[in-house]
Amino acid sequence: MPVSSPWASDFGRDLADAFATRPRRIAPKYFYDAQGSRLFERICELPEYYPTRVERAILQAHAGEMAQRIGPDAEIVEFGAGACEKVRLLLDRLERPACYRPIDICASALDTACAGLRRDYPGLALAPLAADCFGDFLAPPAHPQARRRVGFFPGSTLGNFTPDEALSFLRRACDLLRGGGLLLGVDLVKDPAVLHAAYNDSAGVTAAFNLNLLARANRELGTQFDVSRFFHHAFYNAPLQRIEMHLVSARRQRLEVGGAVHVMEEGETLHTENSYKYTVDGLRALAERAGFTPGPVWTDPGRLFSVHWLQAPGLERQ
Ligand code: AVI
Repeated sequence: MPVSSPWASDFGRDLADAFATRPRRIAPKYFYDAQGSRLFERICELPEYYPTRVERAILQAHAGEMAQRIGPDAEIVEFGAGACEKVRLLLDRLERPACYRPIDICASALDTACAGLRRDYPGLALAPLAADCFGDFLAPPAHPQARRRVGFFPGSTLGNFTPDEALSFLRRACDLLRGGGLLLGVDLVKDPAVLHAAYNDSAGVTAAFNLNLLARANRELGTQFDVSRFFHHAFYNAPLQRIEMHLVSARRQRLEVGGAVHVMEEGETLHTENSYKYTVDGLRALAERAGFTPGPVWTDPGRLFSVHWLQAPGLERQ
């Protein structure tokens, strides 16, 4: 395959692999092209999608205590920063933040977010990085004025990793954040009806977000998926403590993907996302295995969502 072919891209290779293997599945990071990022921003405003609203309320209520934990002159590294909205609640309370380093796979989302931050926080050093912070990205050296590096990972994106991936991400984060810590937002196990509603919203935005994966393939890879021949399916898998999202084939269809022809029977699926839910104790145990010392946990009165302070070991243990 010529290197210039779109099928030589990560998305092209992974989509071709997804259709060639069973079960068919692809990483949720491919949701986030410009259109997918816009749809995700709309999901965050849906009445049924409580995580964003509840986490924001927790941050609002406890930002002062969180800022104290973080301390003065910190470099804040945000993993999967997107619109960089929630960090403002921290920035407003932090003492002399040395630098804000948002990392996100979507360069256009970062550009827009940083333009707004430059306007609203004119004295703040910004060091955006367009990279897959869950892959093998090269961590840049800390800002010269930073006393410590603190990670910010809100939104329960950790839940989109398998438990093994979550553990290895936390291990790498623990290493990167030595001498500092991680402020981590994680969605909690709860009544499955609440979870079901959050991933099957009545306005159909989550369905559009899921289906955009196929539309993106049509735009970027030249596939000819007929999006109307698929539907969105999301359900809570209680034994595995996760929401699963799938694209279901509405009928038997022949699909050309990466030069190969595949048949998808009616009802067969492409598994597009897992969203794991944690208990507070389960998350703390995972963080400990990764090398962190779990600290305070902030939750909402309904215990829908949690924000954890995880202390990374000191530099002396490097
Ligand atoms: C980004 N991530 C934490 C969201 C979630 O809830 O797992 C993505 C999402 N998928 C459907 N709705 C939102």
